[in-house]
Amino acid sequence: MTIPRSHPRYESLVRRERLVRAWREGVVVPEGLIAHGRGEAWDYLFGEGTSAPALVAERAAAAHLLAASRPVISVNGNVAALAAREVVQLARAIPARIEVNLFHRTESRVKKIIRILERAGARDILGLRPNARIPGIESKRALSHRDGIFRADVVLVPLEDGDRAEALVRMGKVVISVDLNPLSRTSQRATIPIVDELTRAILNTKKFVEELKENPEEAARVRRAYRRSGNLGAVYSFLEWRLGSLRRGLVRGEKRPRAPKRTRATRRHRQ
Ligand code: PTJ
Repeated sequence: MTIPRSHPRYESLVRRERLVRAWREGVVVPEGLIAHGRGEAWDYLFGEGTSAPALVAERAAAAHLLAASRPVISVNGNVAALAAREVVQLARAIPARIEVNLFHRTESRVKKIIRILERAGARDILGLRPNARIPGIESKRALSHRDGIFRADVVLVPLEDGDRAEALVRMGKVVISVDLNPLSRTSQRATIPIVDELTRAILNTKKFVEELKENPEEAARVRRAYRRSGNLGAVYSFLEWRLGSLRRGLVRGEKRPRAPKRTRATRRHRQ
């Protein structure tokens, strides 16, 4: 199906199509489609745009990625389907390593995702031959690389599950999550939770990386100034404001349909 660019929800519909295509190709698992639907619902509530608090978190994330000695970006099926090119550009700008890490891990999926990332320009992607385990996780997500997530000091984990985000924080890492659900365990546990749509979040973070690279003092100030609880609080306030304006819009802004004018014909019909 070709979606007209003029469609008010063009970006969102394109993302949905990409996800479905990637699912048909075996890159995304069925659970990934369900996760995407949840993300879409949240994005709808947020107005399908980046909120001011999300921008603050993205700037803080950029500042931390720049200060890291071993920054790593974790990629799963949904991330590869939606934002492979953006992830590769961000990794290059920092620079950071990319590791494929899957919840529903099969060797064939890892290979497919590595191929997608290579086509987007990435090299030396980790993930195929993991040589370490993240302590405290039973699932295959524990499998990791010593040169990658296992020894990283700052990890960007888009569309993560709560268990691993928690385990990575326990290992003493700065964990940057991207999850549209501000109530998820991932958002609650990450050091810097970014509550924004993945593609927008990665593009914004890259833009901030490029800006802060030129200004290390400002980057240090941004790192000092960021407060996760204050930022998450601002996300909730933003959501409250959005719902409030939707409510007011329904009552005041949008005109209620008026009762049709009574003509002789309708009067006759009613009798
Ligand atoms: O590829 P695999 O095998 O590693 O599996 C990946 C999934 C996504 C299936 C796995 O990580 C998973 O089950 O994740 P969860 O626990 O469902 O969490 C995904 C979270 O991402 C949910 O809170 C969604 O609201 C959110 N989300 C979905 N799409 C987006 C999103 N957040 C930001 N941008 C999106 N496009």
